[in-house]
Amino acid sequence: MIIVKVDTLLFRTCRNYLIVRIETADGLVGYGDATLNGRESVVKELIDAHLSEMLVGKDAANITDIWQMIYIGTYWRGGPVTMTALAGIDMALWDLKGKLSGLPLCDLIGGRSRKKMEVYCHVHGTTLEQLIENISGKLALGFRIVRYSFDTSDSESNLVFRQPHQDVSKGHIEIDSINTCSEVWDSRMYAADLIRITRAIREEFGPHLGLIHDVHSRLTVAQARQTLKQLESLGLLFIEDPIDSKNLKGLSLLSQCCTVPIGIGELFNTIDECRDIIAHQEIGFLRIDISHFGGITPALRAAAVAEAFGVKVAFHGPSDISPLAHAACYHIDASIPNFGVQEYVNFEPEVLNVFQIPYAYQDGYITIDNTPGLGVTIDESLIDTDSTYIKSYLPILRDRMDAVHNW
Ligand code: KDG
Ligand code: MG
Repeated sequence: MIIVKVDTLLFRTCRNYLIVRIETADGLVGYGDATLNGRESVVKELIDAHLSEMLVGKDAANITDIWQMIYIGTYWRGGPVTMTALAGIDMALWDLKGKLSGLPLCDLIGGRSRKKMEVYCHVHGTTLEQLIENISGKLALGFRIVRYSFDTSDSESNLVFRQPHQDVSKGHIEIDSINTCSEVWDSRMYAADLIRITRAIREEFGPHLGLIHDVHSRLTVAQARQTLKQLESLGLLFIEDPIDSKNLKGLSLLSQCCTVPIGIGELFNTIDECRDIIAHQEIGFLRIDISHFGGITPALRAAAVAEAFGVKVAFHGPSDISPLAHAACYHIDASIPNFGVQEYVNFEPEVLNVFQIPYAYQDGYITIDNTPGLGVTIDESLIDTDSTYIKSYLPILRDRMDAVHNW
């Protein structure tokens, strides 16, 4: 399986994607996801200008050696750009290994520990009434766990504080000009609303609905301690990123004073960043993103570390990574003993024409079939790499005094 060619495909189908394509002398092709929201062209440049030439001539079967060569061997390790580039390459190598052996990824990494994986969906409401209606809609589709978000309105100043959510990702998360991407934020009003709305959801739907809320790092430790204390009796499955996820000492304080399980990880790029919080059992769910954490190889290692300390895995699965990365998550979810729950998005039909997926959703669960490798067939004839990419930005939050706020 000697590597003869490494390409990057940067294109837009509903949103931007960056896919790594590795070809071997035997004519096999493996694909990996290297999409980093708003930074796609920088990841592409790193792969094209530096990493691809390190791969040509190597045996694609030696995934660990190639991974170590890029991670340790090139000295400049860590960070979202480097680890996303490495993730794209790593996934493509696992895809190749599966295609060569005729086995799906989950079989290469130990086989199936479960028949299906429970998933949660995003649900948003601009008002409480709309949120309740939308949750009912998700329950009708079979979901038993939802990640709810809401807008907080301040009628006095006529302002609306919006949380990131994916059902409207094209309008909210991905914005086509840096000049239009500022939003206003008030953490005090949001925290009060979070308590009010969570209580109302619980009252409406009873004790069995699985509830997840993503604070997205927008509270200080003091605010989070106060807010989580009041959420304790409401039985959340977990609260995500309650504070700045790089503030590990703050996380430790929070986990000691509040009983709400914490999920964290989408901003971590290496095991160094989460080793201690796992070993100290300060989190309930590890939420690393396979595409931003260096790929399948380190995700498996991190999952094993988490397993040793009783921490469950709930991989980050937003709409801004491709169905290829979602397939990688499902394969690992199917195999590891400490799977918790998986974030799920329903991709648009245009996206699923390009990425033909090996997994299916039914009644709150995902099953994945036995197609070799990651199992995703990519229809390259539908990809237009020349003209479709549009540079995009994440929104920048500002508080009422116009100072930049954590997003
Ligand atoms: O690009 C940023 C998104 O991936 C993020 O906002 C999604 O927080 C997120 C989540 O938990 O899905
Ligand atoms: Mg999140």
